[in-house]
Amino acid sequence: MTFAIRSTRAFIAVVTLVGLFTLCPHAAVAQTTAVVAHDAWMREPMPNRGETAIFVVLENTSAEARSVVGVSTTVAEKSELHNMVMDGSMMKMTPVKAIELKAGSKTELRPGSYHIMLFGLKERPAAGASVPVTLTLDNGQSIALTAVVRKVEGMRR
Ligand SMILES: [Cu+2]
Repeated sequence: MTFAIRSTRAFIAVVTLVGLFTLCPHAAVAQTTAVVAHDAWMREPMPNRGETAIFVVLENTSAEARSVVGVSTTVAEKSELHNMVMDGSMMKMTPVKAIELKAGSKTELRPGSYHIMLFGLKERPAAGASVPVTLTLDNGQSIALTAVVRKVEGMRR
């Protein structure tokens, strides 16, 4: 099932869909979107590097396309949405204005693809630490998630 937690470890994204939840089926529901975050993690920053990246699986459970248009976190001066693109024969990362979340499907932010880039780290969270991240969607909703820091050996940016 799509909500299966793939690990018993605690890198489960805790998601709050601000202003969305209502338990009353008769309530007028202005927002029909539901974007759920799974398995959010942050690459442990390398020594002497002021940047790192965050990855997460975003599931758009609604019948409407959505996109992520902003990101913020307390641990870095600046955070940006990025993608990896081919530049000649080189993979290069580039900022993007939005990451599209197609209706009824999962979008994976992962190494070599879309990611959240952090610049100017104010803290250096080590493996196992939790980092709060807030995503902003194009409809104005916010998604709060927790990225768990993982050490990745031998990985290049
Ligand atoms: Cu990047």
